[in-house]
Amino acid sequence: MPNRLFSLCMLATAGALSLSTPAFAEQWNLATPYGDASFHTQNTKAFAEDVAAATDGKLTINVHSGGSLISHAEIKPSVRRGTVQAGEVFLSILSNESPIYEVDTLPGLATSYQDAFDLWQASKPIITELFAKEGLMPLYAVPWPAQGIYTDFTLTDASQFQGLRVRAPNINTQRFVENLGGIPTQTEEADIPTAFSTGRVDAMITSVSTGNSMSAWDYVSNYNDAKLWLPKNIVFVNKRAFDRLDADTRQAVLDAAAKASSAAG
Ligand code: PCA
Repeated sequence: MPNRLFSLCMLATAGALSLSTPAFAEQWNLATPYGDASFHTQNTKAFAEDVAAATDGKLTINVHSGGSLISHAEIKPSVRRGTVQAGEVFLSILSNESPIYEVDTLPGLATSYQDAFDLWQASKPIITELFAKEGLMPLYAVPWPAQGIYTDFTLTDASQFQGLRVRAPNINTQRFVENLGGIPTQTEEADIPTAFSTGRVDAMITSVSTGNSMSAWDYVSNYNDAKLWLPKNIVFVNKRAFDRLDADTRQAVLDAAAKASSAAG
């Protein structure tokens, strides 16, 4: 995308210019697909502010929101390559790499914040090990509120999914829709308004959090609080970039991450 390319060029230029800043001041870029209205992005920005405050500006993390720098699918490969130092993704979009990444989108398995937290504690060691093999380190994971179903009619029966075109954010949600006879469409959060206004979808599965930030009521009239699952976002860093920090700065990042992990939407 041309403006992404432009941003990456600006990043390269900024990197070159930063040679003139004191050697001890480190700048990281963190890419997220979610927009500024999302509580996840607000939490990630608060995390960055906490790190800057705790390190007295020794480490500055620039949060690039709304997929402005890197598209969702490219964020993890970009952090792995070190093009950016950190990233945030919807964990379950990684399910083509390993089924463990979609464990938090299994219907009915964890439908409260406490269950979602317990499930994260159980799956974290496996995910941390898989990330480590790619030179990545998870910093924190935060669940979205429970997923429900937005429609333009009152949803009372599963048979109403027959032929319904439903926006879905990951493979498991698509499977869920298909199993009910609906037609799933993979759509990024930022593309929800366009998907509705161009008539590509009739309904969507997401949380009230995304429903609110994407002005769902402009397109649909009903919300079924089905509490299907609480999927998570994961924030992670390139391990080499982390290891380059001094011990105090590393600790400041870990402390801020621990604080960020308790956010709720
Ligand atoms: N919002 C994001 C992921 C899950 C959620 O609640 C979305 O719908 O894309």
